[in-house]
Amino acid sequence: MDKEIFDLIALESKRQNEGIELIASENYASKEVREACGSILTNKYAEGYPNKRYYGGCVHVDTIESIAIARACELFGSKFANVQPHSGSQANAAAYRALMPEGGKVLSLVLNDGGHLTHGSPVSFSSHTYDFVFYPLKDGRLDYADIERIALEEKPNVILAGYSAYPYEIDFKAIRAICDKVGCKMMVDMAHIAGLIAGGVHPSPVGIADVVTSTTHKTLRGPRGGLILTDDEELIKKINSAIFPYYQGGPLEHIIAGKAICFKEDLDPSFKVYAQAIKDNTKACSDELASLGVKTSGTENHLFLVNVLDSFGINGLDAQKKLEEINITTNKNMIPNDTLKPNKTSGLRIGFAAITTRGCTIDDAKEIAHIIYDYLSDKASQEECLAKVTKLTSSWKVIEEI
Ligand code: DSN
Repeated sequence: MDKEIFDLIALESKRQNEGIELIASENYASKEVREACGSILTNKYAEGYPNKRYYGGCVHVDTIESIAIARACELFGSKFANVQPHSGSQANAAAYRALMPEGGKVLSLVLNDGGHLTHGSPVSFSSHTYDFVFYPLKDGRLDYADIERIALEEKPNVILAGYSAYPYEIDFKAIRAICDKVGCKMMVDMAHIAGLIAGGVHPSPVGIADVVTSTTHKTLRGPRGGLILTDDEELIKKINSAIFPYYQGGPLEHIIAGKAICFKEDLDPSFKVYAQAIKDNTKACSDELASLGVKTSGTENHLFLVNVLDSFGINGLDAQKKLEEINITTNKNMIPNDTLKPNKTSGLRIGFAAITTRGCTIDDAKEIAHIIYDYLSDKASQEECLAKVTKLTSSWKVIEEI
């Protein structure tokens, strides 16, 4: 046994169990999902798609992948799905390739306002392969009239919606109307809110957008990986060949099995209760912080942004580091019109998908607001805050038992 690595896994388990995980893109996969991902399926090569493989011996992985596709379609009400993307980034790369030629123009959100690296960042393949232009937020919110104005001027091939740090509901029908007016395609990256959509507490882009991409490990609570959905038979052919053989080789059938299990879990009525609880906890924490005078964005989903610079006089990086001293994990994040650089930021992104899985209640979420407020404003000691964090985390589910 490789003691060095297994000791580190044990330490990471301790960190996850003893900490309050508020990173908005993280969650805890179930024991069954993790067992599938660590199973002997990792041994199998299966380049291609079910019943059209480049290898023999695919009889069982064919069935597993077909089940994963069928469940993804059922969960989101989609006609077609590709469950092979290794991540959301590969899913986005394949979606772009299916939707437009190289050099095509994409209109997406200003990155510092909450977009993702693959939505046109200069350090991502996306801006090198395609021509990205951007729409800004107005007072922290999407301004659909402004998006329409920019779209009519820029005439993009694709308008992209779906973000990494946007705390409000997205009106997908409004964006579809703009796409129809401009005569362009619509793509949605629903990675952050996929679980809220599956749980019926956020409107769905499926059936509205031409292509929808996602990850499976955020609010959806599955294994780390990607997913692409479309209702268009021509587009799914292009998506499939963009994933394999263009961007990827052998699919990770152990992860695809984990995705299939996750989709089944998400189809269970209990997932709707979970999705609503995420929203309730997030709002309870944000409202409590606001009542203490903290500048928060407010929330209509699983996350909110705190302006820590104005509220506590420290930047996002320092706030993130300080909270880590009391076992609270968050991430620094740009806020709209941020005056600081991305490596410092004025903001902190806070999300409740992970700890809601462990059993965090509305009262716990309010208490977390007080712990954060007391520690960032130096009203309580590290020892006092750590004791409160330990009391909370030890009242929740152990992550290995989820
Ligand atoms: N890195 C993810 C996030 O934290 O939002 C997006 O892929």
